[in-house]
Amino acid sequence: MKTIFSGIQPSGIMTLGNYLGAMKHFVPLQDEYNCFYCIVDQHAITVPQEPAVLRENIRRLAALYLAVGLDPNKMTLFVQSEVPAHAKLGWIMLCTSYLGELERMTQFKDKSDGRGESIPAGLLAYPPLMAADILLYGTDYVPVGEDQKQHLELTRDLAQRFNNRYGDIFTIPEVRLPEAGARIMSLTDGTKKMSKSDPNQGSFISMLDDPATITKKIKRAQTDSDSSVRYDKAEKPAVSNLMTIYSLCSGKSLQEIEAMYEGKGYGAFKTDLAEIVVETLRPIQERYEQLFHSSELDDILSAGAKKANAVANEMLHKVEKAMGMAR
Ligand code: ATP
Ligand code: LTN
Repeated sequence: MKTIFSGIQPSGIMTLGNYLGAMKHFVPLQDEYNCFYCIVDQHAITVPQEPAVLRENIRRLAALYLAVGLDPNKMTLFVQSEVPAHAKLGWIMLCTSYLGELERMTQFKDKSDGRGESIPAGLLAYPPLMAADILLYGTDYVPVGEDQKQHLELTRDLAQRFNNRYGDIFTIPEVRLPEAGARIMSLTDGTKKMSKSDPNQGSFISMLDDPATITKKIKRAQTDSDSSVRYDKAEKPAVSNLMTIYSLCSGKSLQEIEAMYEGKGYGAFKTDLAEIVVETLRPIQERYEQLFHSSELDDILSAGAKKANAVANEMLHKVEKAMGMAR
């Protein structure tokens, strides 16, 4: 059976972008692959986090993973910091990296922009840690959104570089992008990706937003200068983004949506879109509420960490031995 690995940061509350671009696709994969899904808290601390908030976000994310339909009997769910091999291999992958290639990462450039002398060094070291996450499990496929493609290419380069030097240790992983929704854009700026750590709350829909908030955010979402509901990514990025969300949440094709709203303007379209998003999130939110407060959640994470530790330690040992470190 082939292996899948993916991670999400507990750096805020999951957005509709995280769901449509990543998490939604995790669910069917659990039936066909050996899946490891990780709450990457060590990635989240590359920028400062408030301890109480981080603790809550880790739990929220764990409950959401399960609420969307991931089944602890079919996949392994765990918290990155509970598996020390990640940090250890992360260091080794950092030592395998070149400064120039890390500085070229667009996520590093975006997140360090405007921070002057105070760019957290963790932002630069972030991709080697991500490579470690993936390589520890002999991962074949990594389902992620479009923004992570460059990090996956670096992961492949680092794995190859390591293998060339020390022998055939790592499996070279492949990226898996969704056909649609790989890059859901901000509601207030159709040219920027929707991000859970965006300070502007109106720019994203959180998976835990209540119906009134979702409706308000969609009503206020940016549109384009003409008033037709037409898909055109270059000319009408904002409306095209809303149409993508509509399509993914309703199962209707873009053409069907265009036909439905021909001559109707944005008002009716946005009213329906709000309802469709509310109905998509409703069952997830209901399951989430039960899980968040249950001790079952702790048991699932403990069992997940135990399983992940066993697999990861074995790979770490192989790596250290190849490098001349383990006795
Ligand atoms: P942050 O804003 O804190 O950097 P993020 O919202 O970008 O975080 P991550 O936790 O880093 O989210 O990403 C989790 C997964 O969601 C990744 O696979 C990522 O590619 C995907 N993802 C994130 N944002 C979007 C988006 N706007 N559209 C589609 N997929 C996305
Ligand atoms: N870098 C990713 C989160 C992440 C990840 C991973 C995704 C950390 N480790 C391993 C896939 C596989 C992000 O910012 N979205």
